[in-house]
Order: sequence, then structure tokens, then C-alpha cells
Amino acid sequence: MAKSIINVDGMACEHCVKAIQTAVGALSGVSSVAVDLEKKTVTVEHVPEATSLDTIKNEIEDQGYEVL
Ligand SMILES: [Cu+2]
Repeated sequence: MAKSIINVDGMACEHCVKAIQTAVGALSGVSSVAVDLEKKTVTVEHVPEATSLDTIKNEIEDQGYEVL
């Protein structure tokens, strides 16, 4: 299990939090998704062999947010 902290811009409200949690949480091997609006971070616990960090970043960008 890996813990990745991703810097993300464009998250503004609870809707953004939900959108990211739902989309990233649906990826296989992801066990938790925590969004910190103030710090602009998304912390993901995942099995790297199932879902890589790049896959998670792509999913966040697909949702309309900018990975920094
Ligand atoms: Cu929002």
C-alpha cells in the first residue's frame, strides 16, 4: 500500500471533494481518498500495482482539476 499526496488546483467546495473522492475511490486498489481544500492536496492510499500514481493523476484531471 502506498500513500501518495498530490497537489491539485481548482478544488473549491464540497462538490469538488465529492467528485474527486467518488472518481478516484472507484479506481481498483484505492482504499482511501482524503481531500484538503485549504492545503490543495489529495491524499490517496492505493496499491501501486493495481493503480499507479499517474492513473490517479489522470483521473483527477479528467474530472476537470489541475494536477500541479
Ligand atoms: Cu466545487
